[in-house]
Amino acid sequence: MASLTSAAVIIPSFTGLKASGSARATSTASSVKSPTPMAFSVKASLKDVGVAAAAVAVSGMLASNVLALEVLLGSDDGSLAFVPGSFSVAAGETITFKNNAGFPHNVVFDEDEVPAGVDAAAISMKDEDLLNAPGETYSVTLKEKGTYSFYCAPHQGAGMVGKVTVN
Ligand SMILES: [Cu+2]
Repeated sequence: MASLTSAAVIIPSFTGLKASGSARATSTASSVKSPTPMAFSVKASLKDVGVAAAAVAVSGMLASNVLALEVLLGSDDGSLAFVPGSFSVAAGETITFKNNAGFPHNVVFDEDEVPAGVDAAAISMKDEDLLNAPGETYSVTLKEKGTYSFYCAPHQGAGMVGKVTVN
């Protein structure tokens, strides 16, 4: 796209060369000279635009990284909790649950507290499946908007429950 634009900018300088008649050789020389630095300055500014576009692309990547939400299983002080315990995501956003402390943990969505039509089992780990190792993860993508409650089967009684709102 940048190359298309620079080609379009360069064409007028060639047109300027063609238009210059031999009768006005002196003024032609000056008119040829002036478009050239302009072309350079336009190129330079296009380069800046390219840099700006790259910066936008990078910030877009950063934004998409933010869209992949990470929830810690077990807080840094060792409490049996999801951190954060209550949060919102966009529909289709990936939530990654990551073993942090106090494992084994797992992630089970409550079949009575998910939006209508959502199969809780399909988005949950099995009750008996556990994340045992440090840093082990379970990722899930929720597509239906609404509120979902989930818990860690081994620690539900200890209050390791969470809630996510999909917008
Ligand atoms: Cu747990």
